[in-house]
Amino acid sequence: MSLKQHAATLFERIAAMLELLGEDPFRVNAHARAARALESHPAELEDIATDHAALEAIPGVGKKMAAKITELATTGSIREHDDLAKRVPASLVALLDIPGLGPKTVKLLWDQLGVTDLPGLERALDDGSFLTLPRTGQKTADKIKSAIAFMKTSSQRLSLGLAMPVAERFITHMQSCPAVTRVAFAGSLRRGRDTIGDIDILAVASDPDAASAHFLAEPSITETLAQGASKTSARAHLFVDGGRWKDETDSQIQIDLRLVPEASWGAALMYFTGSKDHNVRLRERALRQRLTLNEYGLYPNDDDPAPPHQRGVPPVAGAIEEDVYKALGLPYLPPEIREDMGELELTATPALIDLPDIKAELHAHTTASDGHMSLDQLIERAIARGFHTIAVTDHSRSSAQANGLSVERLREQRTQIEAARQRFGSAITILCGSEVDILADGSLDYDDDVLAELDLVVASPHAALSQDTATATARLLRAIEHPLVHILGHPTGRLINRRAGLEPAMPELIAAAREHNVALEINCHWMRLDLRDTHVRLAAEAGALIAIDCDVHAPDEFENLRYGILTARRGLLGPDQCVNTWPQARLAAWVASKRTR
Ligand code: DGT
Ligand code: CA
Ligand code: CA
Ligand code: ZN
Repeated sequence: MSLKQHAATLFERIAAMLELLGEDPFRVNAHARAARALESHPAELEDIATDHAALEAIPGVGKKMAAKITELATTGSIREHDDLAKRVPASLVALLDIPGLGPKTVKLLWDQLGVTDLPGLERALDDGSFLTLPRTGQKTADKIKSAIAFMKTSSQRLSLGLAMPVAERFITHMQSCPAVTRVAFAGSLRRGRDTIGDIDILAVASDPDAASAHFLAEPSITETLAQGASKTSARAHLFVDGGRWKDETDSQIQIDLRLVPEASWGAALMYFTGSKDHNVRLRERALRQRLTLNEYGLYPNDDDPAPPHQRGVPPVAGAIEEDVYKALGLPYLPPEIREDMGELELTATPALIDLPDIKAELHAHTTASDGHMSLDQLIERAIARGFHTIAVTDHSRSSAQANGLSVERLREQRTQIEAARQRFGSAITILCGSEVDILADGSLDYDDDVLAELDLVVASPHAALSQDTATATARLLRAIEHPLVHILGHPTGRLINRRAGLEPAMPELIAAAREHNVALEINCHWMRLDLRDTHVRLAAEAGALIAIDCDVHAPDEFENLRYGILTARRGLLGPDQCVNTWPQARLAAWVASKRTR
């Protein structure tokens, strides 16, 4: 982790601990402000770690904060943080991650009820003592209870975007082992599911013992779970040097390494990619063809109970996946669709959307609202990715926590975008847009005359995300039917492992989106992936337009595109149905069609 990230994390924790101790609000705010300032600061701090003048030049970082950054750089810790951590239990600070539970309530729980951890909180909710706290009621208690229940049922599985970098780190690590000739990840990760139970890695090695020992020497491994000739399992930290957030720092994931023979690579990759149900269907199909399929290969079924690979029976196929599918009379089936959802009925490999198809980003934030990039940085980044169009869509006025734009600031931004168009010329099309809040009743956060001035409108729900299905459906339908709206942004507002979000009647939304030529967004952030795979599949079948957008707030968030693409592929989406794949002129015509009524 960079010095900047490390300092931001510690400042955030110091602010939380000070607040729980009831310390001076100015001290709390100074740390919280410094944490936010560092998060949005575009440059790294390593080179200026001991240069107080340069550190203090960062807006939001004062003299004291600069000294603490230097202390962290030179000693590896901040003494104030470590002292506070002795007084405030980490399990208490962790309660702040529960949606609906703010620092004031956590402090009351601690001071008045002696609660220091999650089990204590649950007891207080169950025995009614929670209700004795000031400013709480049954409604708050129920909300927190359901948030805990949601976090508990979902937190066993890790989000795709947290598991993927770990898997890639292990792949790189295994590639550096001289005994390893092939390595790849399989399992739910290769299928691109939005959450991952464990990471499955396959390798071919000339010396299995050396490969297994090399695997276990990876520095983030915390525990060996099993070590054998063909399978080694371990647990590892998500991050080599501490995560960005508290829950990441504490989280670990299981990694299974399986060593397989070179001649079985394809069959093993299929077996361990799964899904289990897909494999069952393949084996049934093999049996009907008097063949038998296992992780070693596809063999003639000679009714001998001993496994054919042990008897030296030559396989029909096994070294590469394509050959196994072919021998089973099937087209190659991409990993993302191997879910026993009817894929064995396909007569040709489906033409699914792929990452290089994406040519535009239509949902992006700048420092004008809660983004970390200036307008020019955003545009340069989009050009560097080879995009022909970028839409600037900062938050609207109701999103106060995200520094949403007043009408006046929105118009100022338009002037800046017009100036940027002059500077960047034909390098890229810059659309002046907004991510407009869909308010609880389905009305939009700017008046129609303001929306009409914008090139592109992404309408998204951000608040009132526990509405019932009927209310949520009516609300989102109203936004889709609005003649000035192009895209329905993160339609349900779910946050994976954190918040269930709205549960609207998706078929109704899809039908309306199709009718009104509105694109439903797949938000690529791995915390959202909203629409989710099953929704995409319905939308793809119904012929509704889809937008695949990163909702970028920071430069590296363009990299989340891969997760949106995996989700789209799981929904069987072809490139032509996604507006981000269209050539510039076609996209521009669709954008303009909402302004010529
Ligand atoms: P996860 O880890 O829960 O996100 O999901 P997967 O799909 O990665 O499941 P995992 O790690 O238990 O196993 C990886 C793959 O190995 C799985 O997709 C199919 C295959 N596999 C594992 N155990 C069995 C089994 O008992 N029978 C069959 N047919 N396949 C299995
Ligand atoms: Ca797995
Ligand atoms: Ca596994
Ligand atoms: Zn956004």
